[in-house]
Amino acid sequence: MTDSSSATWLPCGRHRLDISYPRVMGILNVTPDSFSDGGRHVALDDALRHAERMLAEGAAIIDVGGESTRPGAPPVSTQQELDRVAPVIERLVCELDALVSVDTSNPRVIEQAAQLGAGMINDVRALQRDGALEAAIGAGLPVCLMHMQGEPQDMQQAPRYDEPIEDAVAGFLAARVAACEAAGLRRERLLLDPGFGFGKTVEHNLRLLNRMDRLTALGLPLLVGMSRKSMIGKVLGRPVEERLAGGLALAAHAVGRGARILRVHDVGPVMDAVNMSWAVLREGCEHD
Ligand code: 9MG
Repeated sequence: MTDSSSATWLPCGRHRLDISYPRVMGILNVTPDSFSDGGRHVALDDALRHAERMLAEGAAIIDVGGESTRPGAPPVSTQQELDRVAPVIERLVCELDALVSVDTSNPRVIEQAAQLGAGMINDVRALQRDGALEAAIGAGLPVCLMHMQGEPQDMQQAPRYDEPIEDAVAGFLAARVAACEAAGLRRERLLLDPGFGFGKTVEHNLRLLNRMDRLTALGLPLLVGMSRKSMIGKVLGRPVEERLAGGLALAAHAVGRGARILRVHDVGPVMDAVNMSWAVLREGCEHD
């Protein structure tokens, strides 16, 4: 896909991830209530088989989450979250040698996941919970800082912003990067995510996607997640099980706007969309 001389490596524990070209992160929700695949991967063996398939289809990372962040989702206890994610992370690392990202905001889950061999932290609350920043520093892993307005329980109740959405998101992420650096978390370890669907209307999401240059200007790799989200449902009038084509269009668009990691459910088809979009971009670069 690229020649190794132009590689940009992100150190992720036992793994190194080349993000000089767009990579796909497969979603493995181990919650009984996740919005689009809830309940299907709760059983450990099922979860492992699903992850194995996503890796075979080209996923570079498996994102394991034990607390649903869908709109309206209730919080879970630390023990519940650990009981859900720890055995899955352990087996993904030991049996599949997978690069695992842990989708959590909980400092104890961050610590335990790192001990079990996870290689990345994906925090939709951008390390704002008490102790999360310290836990991430201790883990020594890259962290994805995401923008969210509100909390999952209420974030979609008439979200509004007093400034253009891209300024609000860029301002928040820049402040979180500064807070992380001030606490001792190295900038090279950070990724940024606009948080599509997290306290945003469909108009906010579409504008944010068009204005991703505001976020790439912050100089850190961008991760995006739009897979099967309601922005697709609202634009196309599709239920969650019919959002693949819309998601592929968004994935291709996000690559064109600078995204380097795409968090998705449908790894195989998204790989094709991403690779096609990247081929077009690279051809364009040759003529610059
Ligand atoms: C956990 N989760 C659900 N949606 C997400 C998104 O868009 N980005 C990230 N980083 N995590 C997400």
